[in-house]
Amino acid sequence: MKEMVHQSVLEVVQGDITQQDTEAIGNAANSRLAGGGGVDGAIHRAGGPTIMADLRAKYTGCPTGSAVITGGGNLKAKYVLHAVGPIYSGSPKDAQLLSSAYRTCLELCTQHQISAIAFPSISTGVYGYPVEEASRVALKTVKDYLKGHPEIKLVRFVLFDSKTYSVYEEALKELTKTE
Ligand code: AR6
Repeated sequence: MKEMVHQSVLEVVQGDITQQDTEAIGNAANSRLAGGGGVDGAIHRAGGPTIMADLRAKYTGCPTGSAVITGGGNLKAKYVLHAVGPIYSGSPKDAQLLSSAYRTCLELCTQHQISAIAFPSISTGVYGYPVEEASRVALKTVKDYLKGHPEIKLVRFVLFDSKTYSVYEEALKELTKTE
């Protein structure tokens, strides 16, 4: 499913983030930037050891709600944006932190002249964020950013399983209806 947000494309697909040919992909990292399971593990496996070497050389960590950039190693993507989403707690701060994790990635795209990025569903695996809530925060944050930033031409959400995909698809439809 895809829609235009001003001059940009916002897309929701089912698939594997490690296979995307967008200039950048997002990663759901932890604040120690230590690697792990889930999408983080998959990205480091597919991209090879240079991604971790790049992280170690440039950063000692990353606060929750922020993101850092590395090269993409063996991935098709030239860059990986390692975003740290919140561990879900049920407080209103969760949404602020999740939104700022996505927003920081988009700001890094603007700074590095990256015009296309694919995101996984940050925080909705091990970090326990309910997909319904997280999808609304993610899509709203991206839509709001795209409205003021035509330099970003494509944002694609790549959802690993069909259930998560359906929730994002529904959230995008709802968001479009209510705007
Ligand atoms: N492509 C796209 N999405 C994927 C892929 C893939 N190849 N693999 C998994 N997902 P999670 P979090 C989905 O747990 O909740 C790590 O250990 C997955 O189905 O990867 O932010 C980090 O190091 C789910 O929908 O990230 C952190 O410690 C989504 O990606 C912690 O987990 C996010 O699930 C971060 O937890």
